[in-house]
Amino acid sequence: MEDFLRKNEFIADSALPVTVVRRAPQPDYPLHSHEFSELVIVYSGKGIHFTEQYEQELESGDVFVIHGKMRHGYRGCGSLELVNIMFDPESIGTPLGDICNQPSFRALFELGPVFGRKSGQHGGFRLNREQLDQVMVLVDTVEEEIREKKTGYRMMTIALFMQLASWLSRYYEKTPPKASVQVRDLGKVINFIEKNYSRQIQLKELVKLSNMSDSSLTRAFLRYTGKTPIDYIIALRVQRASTLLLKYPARSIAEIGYE
Ligand code: RM4
Ligand code: NI
Repeated sequence: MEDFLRKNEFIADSALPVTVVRRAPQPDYPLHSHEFSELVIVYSGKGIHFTEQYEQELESGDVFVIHGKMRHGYRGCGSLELVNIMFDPESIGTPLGDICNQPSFRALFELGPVFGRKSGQHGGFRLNREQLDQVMVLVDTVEEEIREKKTGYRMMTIALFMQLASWLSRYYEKTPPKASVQVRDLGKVINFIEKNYSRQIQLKELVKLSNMSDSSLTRAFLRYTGKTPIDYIIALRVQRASTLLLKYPARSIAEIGYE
């Protein structure tokens, strides 16, 4: 079986970068990767989700995000039922507004997927019954929009996807799994760095913000980003500087470097 799934086979409408598929049941499925991301919501049964680094037993209410490059699969899935929301983060094209720098959004959509790879967990969290029921009503609505194609359905689908992402971030905030309290706190620190990278940042400011000791913070950074906090800040500055240089070729390197 081809194990790299292409965008155009699954997200058929290029003007609508979100597709919802129910897997009821989700059959066992070998390791594969995709050109898109998947937001997975388990609503019934049990099964095992695995990657090359970990495997984890899934239960009803589990929510997690798989980014394209991360190879994953399912096994032992007799009764597992889930919704797989395939989306292309690059072509969603709608500003995520204030949600994208909320620690819980970051934890679920950005750090979680990476965290899972390194820690033996999927990096998501588990909804309680009531939250799951609410989320599934929203999922039904998205499916209906996509099916019925009424006026503005693309806009509606994306709007509902945003709503779903926001709800999930709120629920995550209320019930962060133990392991991901750290991911959430790390999210806070990364937001802070992104806002303040152009000035001097002291490690102790970050430590204070993170609720961790400085060695745990450094370890967490290494684990999730592959860099120490200081290296992370330096890399971010270099990256921002090169973006500026490309954008404003007339400005001098010294000027941008200083900035
Ligand atoms: C599978 C499973 C995978 C997904 C493919 C398209 O049944 O849900 O994660 O990538 O479908
Ligand atoms: Ni997949």
